[in-house]
Amino acid sequence: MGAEAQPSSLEELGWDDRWAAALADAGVAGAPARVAIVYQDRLAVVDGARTRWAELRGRLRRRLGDDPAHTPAVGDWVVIADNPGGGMATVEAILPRRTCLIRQAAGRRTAPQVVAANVDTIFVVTSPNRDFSPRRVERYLAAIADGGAAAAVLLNKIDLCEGELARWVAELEAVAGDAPVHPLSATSGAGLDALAPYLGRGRTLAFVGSSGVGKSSLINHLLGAERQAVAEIREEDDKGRHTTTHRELMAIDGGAGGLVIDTPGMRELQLWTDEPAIGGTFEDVEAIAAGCRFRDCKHRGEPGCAVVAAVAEGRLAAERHAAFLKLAAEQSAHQRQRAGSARIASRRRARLARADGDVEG
Ligand SMILES: Nc1nc2c(ncn2[C@@H]2O[C@H](COP(=O)(O)OP(=O)(O)OP(=O)(O)O)[C@@H](O)[C@H]2O)c(=O)[nH]1
Ligand SMILES: [Mg+2]
Ligand SMILES: [Zn+2]
Repeated sequence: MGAEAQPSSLEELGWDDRWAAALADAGVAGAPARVAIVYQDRLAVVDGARTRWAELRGRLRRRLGDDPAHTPAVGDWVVIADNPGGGMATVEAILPRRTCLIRQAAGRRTAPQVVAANVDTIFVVTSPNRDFSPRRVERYLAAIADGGAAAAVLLNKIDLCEGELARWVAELEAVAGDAPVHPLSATSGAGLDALAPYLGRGRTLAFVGSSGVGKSSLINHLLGAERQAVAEIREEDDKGRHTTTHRELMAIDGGAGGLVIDTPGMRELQLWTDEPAIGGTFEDVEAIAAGCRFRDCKHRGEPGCAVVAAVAEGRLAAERHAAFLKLAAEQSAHQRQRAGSARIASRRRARLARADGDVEG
């Protein structure tokens, strides 16, 4: 965390009775702290008294294997032990996450990455420009639903909407499901009041969305300070620049307003979700699919497919059907990949367990 007023208690960092119970269940000696930054193998952790660096204990690292979904992420609660030798403090355990946002890491590797942990509400930020994509917003919302956090969509830069605001909002509302859509502008200040109900002591918010949509600008507004660097000038197409370079947990009003996680704009958010996530965001399609003749109907024109019939009859938008099929195809591809990497990881863990006699594996 930075130099402004800092949380002075665990409660201001989000600690509560349920976390205390989780700590007791963990049965590990040490003090709780929250992860503010992950930098290579080190973590900056905060506990209301100070910020310090810690590293994963070797034994814990081995037991967790190399699955990034199980290594600490910004927002995690961890158990920290001082190093009597004077070296860096060690992370003894990660408390089970209440929510997390997982994404497929950029590139072709299949290792998932935890974007943020224990976030209450995740804001999916978008802006009215050539990159505008309700489909991308829809994917973010599906991934967020899978990780258990609440979501809201922020249409930023409405000062650039030129009288077409209702159209942009309607396009987002068509894919947002239960998530509210808030039109606002970090520059003009319009609509920013809509964020107030999400703030509060112990609450954690995160901002995700493409580079240049104005995540850091909105966060600076919440922090009441030019805390996060914002792109000075931005080309019209919003491409080619990434201003925020790492994820970080920051306190609003010294913790009285809660905590906020800024993230660098992501080029892609590939999904890493299980089947049920589709249900949350495509409830309309799912409801229609309940009428398909075959339980395992793929909705690609099989006999008795109620979804294809609904599209033909104009009761379901063709794009909505296409988005559903695309998401389903991606999910099954990832499931195949994941089954493959799980086999490799379990072989590796078995090898390590044999190597150091750690039967906990
Ligand atoms: N017109 C207008 N410009 C805005 C608004 N909010 C942010 N901007 C501008 O948009 C540009 C990008 O803003 P950032 O806050 O850096 O965007 P970001 O989402 O944090 O981008 P990354 O850190 O690269 O992911 C900057 O030049 C901002 O000044 C707004 O409401 N209206
Ligand atoms: Mg930024
Ligand atoms: Zn069907």
